[in-house]
Amino acid sequence: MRTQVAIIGAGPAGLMLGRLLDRIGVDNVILERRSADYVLGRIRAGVLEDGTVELMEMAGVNGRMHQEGLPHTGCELSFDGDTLRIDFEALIGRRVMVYGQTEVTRDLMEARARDGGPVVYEAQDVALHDVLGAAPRVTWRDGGIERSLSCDFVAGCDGFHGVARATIPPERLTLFERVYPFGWLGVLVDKPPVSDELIYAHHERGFALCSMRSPSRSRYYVQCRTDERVEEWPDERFYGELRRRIDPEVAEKLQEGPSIEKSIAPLRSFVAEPMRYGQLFLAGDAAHIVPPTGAKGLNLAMSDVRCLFEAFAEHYRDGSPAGLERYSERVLNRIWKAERFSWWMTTLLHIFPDTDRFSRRIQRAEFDFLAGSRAAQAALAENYVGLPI
Ligand code: RFL
Ligand code: PHB
Repeated sequence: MRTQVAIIGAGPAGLMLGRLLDRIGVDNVILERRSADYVLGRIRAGVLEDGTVELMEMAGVNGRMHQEGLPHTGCELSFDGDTLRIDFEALIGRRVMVYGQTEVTRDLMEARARDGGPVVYEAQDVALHDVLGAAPRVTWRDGGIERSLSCDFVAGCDGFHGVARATIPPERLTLFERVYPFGWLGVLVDKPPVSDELIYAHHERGFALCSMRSPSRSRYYVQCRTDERVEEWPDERFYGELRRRIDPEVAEKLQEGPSIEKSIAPLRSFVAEPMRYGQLFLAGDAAHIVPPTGAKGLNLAMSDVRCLFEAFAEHYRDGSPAGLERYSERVLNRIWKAERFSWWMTTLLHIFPDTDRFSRRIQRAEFDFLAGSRAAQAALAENYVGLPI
């Protein structure tokens, strides 16, 4: 088999890149380790920056998003019960869209099945070969059969635990990492959200987030320890903890129901530089991770893909390597700003094991400063809605 771009991973990054390349007639094949159902069953992000919304439009997969997605003009921060609304629309004239990652993935999968290139699901033991030369290859096993695909380029869109980054010799990468001493326990429930807007809450018992997927489906999170298991968190315990961490008036309105998904996610900041090795380009979680507090992970993956797509388009259209040569530097500049924002939101809103009276006062001062400064609120809004690409 031969293709122009071999894409590893059918998460949002791989599927979006495939879709954009399909639209300009650049041949591509996506190889995914899991089944399509497994990929669709992973409950992850919920907030799309306006740049991600625009990319969905560019890709012609915006129909359902505009029908079912929920535009949000602001969000709420709560600090020990005191609340502050960040009004994106009034501050910077922009908004975000609440539309689940599973829906983004579903829309892209459907578009691909309708008029796109092949996706190989359950591709086992994917391996990359000769990515430093002009004729890279990707091999995998399909049941007992060995398959091979030659290509011009490989796009590593295979997430944090993927094979693409692992193919690059360690001495050619610089890694930056911070592992946070807590995780997020998330619950999905078929009950209307407690509030029309997302609520990010700091509380002495730990962080909590009230989010949603639709007018009838809510997504809630509480900060937990990394060594806890979901079995230790029956629904009653979860809702009890959530109620204690949010504004009591809001808590009164919380509608509980049996959880339809419950999982614990560790929190990590991570960047691998550079994002190119020969003909291999990394995009999305394969190259960087942010803690979910800033709602940046999926959005960063999408902005990487936009730049990588433009670089491939330039190569195939004009024969120019300029975009590909600039790719890593260009995206890393924006990635580091999102890393900073996600780290800052996490630091402001969580309780760390070593949070002492001094650090709590600093967190409080940060919240009070935000509450009193339109400029600080605008800075938060600008980062949350998304920095320019
Ligand atoms: P993905 O989604 O991990 O997809 C990678 C795909 O590659 C496959 N794969 C392989 N395929 C072939 N061979 C191999 N060896 C392979 N190894 C892996 C995997 O099966 C998978 O299908 O990466 P991608 O596309 O870069 O997308 C990144 C996003 O998924 C991620 O950043 C976000 O979900 C992060 N995130 C959030 N981002 C936001 O922008 N807004 C949010 O509100 C938000 N909330 C969240 C989040 C992540 C969370 N968790 C669970 C980590 C909330 C949570 C709880
Ligand atoms: C979500 O709805 O899953 C979500 C929303 C905002 C975040 C993180 C996760 O910052």
